[in-house]
Amino acid sequence: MGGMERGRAAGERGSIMAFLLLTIVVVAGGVAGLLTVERVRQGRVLEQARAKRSLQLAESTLDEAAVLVNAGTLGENGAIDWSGDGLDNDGDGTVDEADEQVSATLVSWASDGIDNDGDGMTDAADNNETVIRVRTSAAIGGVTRALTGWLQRSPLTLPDPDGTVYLDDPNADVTFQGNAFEVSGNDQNLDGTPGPASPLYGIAINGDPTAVVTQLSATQQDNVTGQGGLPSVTSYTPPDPDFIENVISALSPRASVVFNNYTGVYTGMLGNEATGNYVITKSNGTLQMGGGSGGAGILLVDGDLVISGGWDYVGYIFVTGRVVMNGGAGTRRLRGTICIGGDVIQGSTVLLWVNGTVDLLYSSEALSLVRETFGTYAVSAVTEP
Ligand SMILES: [Ca+2]
Ligand SMILES: [Ca+2]
Ligand SMILES: [Ca+2]
Ligand SMILES: [Ca+2]
Repeated sequence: MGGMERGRAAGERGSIMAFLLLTIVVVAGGVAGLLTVERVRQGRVLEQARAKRSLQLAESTLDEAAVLVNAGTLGENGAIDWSGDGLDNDGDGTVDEADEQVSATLVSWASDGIDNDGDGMTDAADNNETVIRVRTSAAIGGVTRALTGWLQRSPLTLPDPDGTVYLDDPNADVTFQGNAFEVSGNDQNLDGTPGPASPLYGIAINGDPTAVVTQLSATQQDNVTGQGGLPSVTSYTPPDPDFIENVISALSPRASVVFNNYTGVYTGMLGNEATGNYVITKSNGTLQMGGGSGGAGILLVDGDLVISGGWDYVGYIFVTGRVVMNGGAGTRRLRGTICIGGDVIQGSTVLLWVNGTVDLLYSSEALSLVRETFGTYAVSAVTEP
């Protein structure tokens, strides 16, 4: 009996051991399975994070392409390649390393010889083809995402006060001498023929127009032409009271010619309408321009603008201070518009001083050419890939 009991007891112990072992195996298998599931989940999360990151990078490269084209540092048919540009694009201290796998290829619809929108007009003949197609691709940890974006060009937006000459100071002192000047709000093309736009006023002032009218003599009243009869002077309240300063600060970074408190009298050209060369010029401080000078584009003066002798400018002029057009030889001619701030505190309170042969003429053609020239690209549509 005793032997049989011992035998049964040994058998039970064996069963219990087998059961425990089996349990351990099952539990271990379950744990291993869970670990596998967790690894897969983590892998998927990582993959998703890399995909999201590479998509963001591909997207921001579209914006980067627009910014670089606008800055003139990337051609309209250019390319971006972080992996071989010799730059540390992600700022991690290493140049052109494995995670700088970002590229973009640009193709301009305006120079591809194709009628991209099928309207019968091709490239430069078609205003709708001022579009750049950008293909971007970014890879993070082996996960690549690609995008196609379209950069659409829009003309530069600039304020349009109602007058060829805008005076921002409601108490502006305006001095016109003689009878050889003309301020016209009637649209004139650059070839001298009448332009298509409705007339502006000759002068717009941020206040009561009689303040200007009373400063014109009887023989001078018909020298200020445009909308509303002679003299053509109106009141204009700008939506942004600081627009002159704001335009100057917004466009200054784009100036290709900069004067810093230039004490001489500048006699060169700041752009040339005849050759289609439009320039943004910035003067920090008063700018004096003399015989034979002029230009085309946008002239930004943080100070006074003083002009003597022959001078010919096409486009927009923004001046924070006063404008003085001295007499003497030659014609001083502006075709475009001029906005005068008059916030410079100096001895004289005369905001606009005109002497001799001066023509300040509205030209919608000139202004449109300038706005088109300095238009910028922005991302207008994005598709995947
Ligand atoms: Ca780097
Ligand atoms: Ca790089
Ligand atoms: Ca077309
Ligand atoms: Ca085309």
